[in-house]
Amino acid sequence: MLADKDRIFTNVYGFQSWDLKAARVRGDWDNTKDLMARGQDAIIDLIKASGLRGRGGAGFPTGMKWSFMPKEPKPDRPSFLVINADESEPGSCKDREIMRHDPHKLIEGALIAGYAMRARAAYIYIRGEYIREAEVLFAAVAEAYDAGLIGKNASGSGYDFDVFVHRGAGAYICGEETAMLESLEGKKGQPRLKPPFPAGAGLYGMPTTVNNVESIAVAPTILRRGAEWFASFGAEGNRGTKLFQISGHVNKPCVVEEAMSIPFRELIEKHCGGIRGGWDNLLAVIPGGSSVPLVPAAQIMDCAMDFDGLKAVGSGLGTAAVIVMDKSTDIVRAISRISYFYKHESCGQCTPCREGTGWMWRVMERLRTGDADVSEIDTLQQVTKQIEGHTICALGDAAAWPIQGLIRHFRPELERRIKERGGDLAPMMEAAE
Ligand code: L3W
Ligand code: SF4
Repeated sequence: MLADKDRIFTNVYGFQSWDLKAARVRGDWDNTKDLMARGQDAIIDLIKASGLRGRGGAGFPTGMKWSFMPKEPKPDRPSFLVINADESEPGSCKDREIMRHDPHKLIEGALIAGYAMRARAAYIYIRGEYIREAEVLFAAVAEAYDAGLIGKNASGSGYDFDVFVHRGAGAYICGEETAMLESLEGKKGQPRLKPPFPAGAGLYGMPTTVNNVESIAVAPTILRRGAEWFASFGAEGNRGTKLFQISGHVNKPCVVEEAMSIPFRELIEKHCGGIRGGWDNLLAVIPGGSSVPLVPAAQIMDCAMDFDGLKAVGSGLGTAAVIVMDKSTDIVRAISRISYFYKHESCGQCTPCREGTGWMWRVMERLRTGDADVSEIDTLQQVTKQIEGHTICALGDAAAWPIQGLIRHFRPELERRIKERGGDLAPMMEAAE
């Protein structure tokens, strides 16, 4: 179990105040100027050496992403940092805890990351429904300006850096990085085709890096404690500490910072008081937010909770939003509800996603009640394959993968419902008539 001394987010439960005075006591904004004096390339190298991978779902190496930004931005082509705080993935609630209880970690991280990548300003795009979190963030940014920590000559470093907080309006798709840029520019939040990646042409066409809240908020502590310290947690290629958000049928749902690669069973035993009704009652787990496939109980028990461990069981770490389902769960209904979510949140820009998400949800609803033919399970599987990889953004994949996981692991349950309702007999009866 991660020792208290190794936790980055020491106020994740809000036992202390979020304000600047309390944040300083926790070590934030301590000699930030000296951290910056190490130099921009040295900061990027240190983040690379720490092994930090993006905490928003894709796990792209953070230091490498920063290194894509121009080393000498031209005066008419300023660079920007955009912080993705549009936390909307079902099951995810870690960035909320950072913003409402530890906002200065994020603001200091924005300055350090922005400085390292030569950005002129950071835009924090916060989910519209996070009203109280936005209030805290606005107040914390104002505190940082008043104290000279950001703005002109930020923290006495000689570097000018602004931080803007922008509130979203409730669309999940604005969490996709290029839709977020469109939205920030005042347009409809629809993803752009990539490439070009934001580092080449991002906000207002300028070089831009989009990072998740957690990725940015851990940066100052990594600089203070060293790359080796951060890299001492987790398995090769999966380094560091991580905020896990555990919901569903555990005895004590929680958000907790743990070492990457902690086995699933240990995570749940130590922080959640076990599974409701005992371990024999576990049915399946969605380990990384609604976009990743479920994993049945037998396969997840000893699984390392990291990018590679979960990939090995056909799923992913995603945002580390761990949704635990016991045997009382109607698993078909659960996945059908997720399908509805993606249908509702599709921006409608590309045909496979716009048409496919609605089609998949309608078939899922019929499979839920058993009002289907067994052959439709294969048809549904084929349709998920037609959507996966054939859309502008990852929402199409995210809609397809949970259904693929259901069919892979719970096909007998789908067939049972159809048989009990007599659906599979329909073609034979038609033939007999
Ligand atoms: C320059 C290249 N940059 C990749 C950058 C790219 C992006 C990052 C990762 O989706 C996933 C998605 C959700 N040159 C580059 C490059 N980049 N190649 O690296 O890119 P990518 O395409 O792998 O992923 P993505 O489009 O960022 C993120 C999944 O996360 N997810 C949902 C997350 C939801 C939240 C939330 O609610 N807050 O995070 C969970 O699993 O489905 O698959 O920056 O530009 N050659
Ligand atoms: Fe929009 Fe869906 Fe296409 Fe993404 S995959 S651009 S959400 S229609």
